[in-house]
Amino acid sequence: MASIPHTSSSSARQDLYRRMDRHHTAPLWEVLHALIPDQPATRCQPYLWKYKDIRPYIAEAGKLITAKEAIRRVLVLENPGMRGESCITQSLYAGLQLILPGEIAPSHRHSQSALRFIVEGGGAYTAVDGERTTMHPGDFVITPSWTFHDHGNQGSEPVVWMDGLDIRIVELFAAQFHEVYGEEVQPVARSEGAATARFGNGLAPLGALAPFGKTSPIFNYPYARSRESLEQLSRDQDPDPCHGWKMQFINPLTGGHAMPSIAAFIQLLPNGFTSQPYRATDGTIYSVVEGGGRVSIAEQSFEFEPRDTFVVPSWAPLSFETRGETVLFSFSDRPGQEALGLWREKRA
Ligand code: GTQ
Repeated sequence: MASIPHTSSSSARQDLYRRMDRHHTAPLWEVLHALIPDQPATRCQPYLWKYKDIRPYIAEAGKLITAKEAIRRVLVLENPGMRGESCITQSLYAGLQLILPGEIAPSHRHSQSALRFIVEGGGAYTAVDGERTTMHPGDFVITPSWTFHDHGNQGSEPVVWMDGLDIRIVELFAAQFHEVYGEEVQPVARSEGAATARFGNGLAPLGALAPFGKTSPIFNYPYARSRESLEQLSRDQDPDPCHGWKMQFINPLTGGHAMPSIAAFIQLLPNGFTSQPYRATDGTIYSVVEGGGRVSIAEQSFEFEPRDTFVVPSWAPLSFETRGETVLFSFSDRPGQEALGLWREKRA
């Protein structure tokens, strides 16, 4: 059989595609490689937000709109590769939320889970399901899925925290729900510290059911305690060549990640440390707590100092050079990847 000339075959294909298209069908062979790439492909780019560059915008927003009017007064950290999509990685959202003295961010609940990592100022509270917790810099605070939460600042200084939410994950499954409480503030049902007393001291009330389902019953992990754990760990063992001393926030009822969709970590790197390159499939957001230095992410590198935020895309090689003893908070979508058997890591 004579072979079909390339041009006619190509125009015959285009003609077929046009007719297929009208019936909402498409040829896999034109997109197969993009659909099933050889290794992680993402529009997420490495980036670092310098706190001193964006802090003035936060302050200005504080003058132009109240927390009440905004509902949540937040500067969204938009990944440069995904502008306009309100995400910092393909799966996660991050923003910097400001609450001024005397303000209230009204009560609502949603199926998206949220974490707060306190970046500046202290004395604001968040209330979760009838219990308030006062937040201080470095505290890791959780708002479990579908729990009413409002924030307030009864202190004397502006408070800024980083929000991390699983907005894209919940959107992927089209499982979004949202409800307003109806009143600005939900009533307080328990005294401050109740959750920690019940679940945070290596104890649990007899017969207690998990109050927040798959999420940790503890919703404030104070920095003073995280820092103490890192300090003691660093006295008793050598740093990991990639991570220094790194710990994960856990749900005391399961020993697993504190949140079902987001993993959170705190790590200490010694002064003058050069880490070995490391990559993992969970794109990760870092907030700098103490110290400083240089971080290399794929082909790029950035100087970092306290309160800066940076993002490491999936599978991008990551390494640190520190100047000063350095503490980093980080969070990623690792729990979902682990549940699906997808998570991978590689040391150099
Ligand atoms: O504090 O409830 O940054 O609902 C984005 C959505 C914070 C919050 C955000 C939210 C919140």
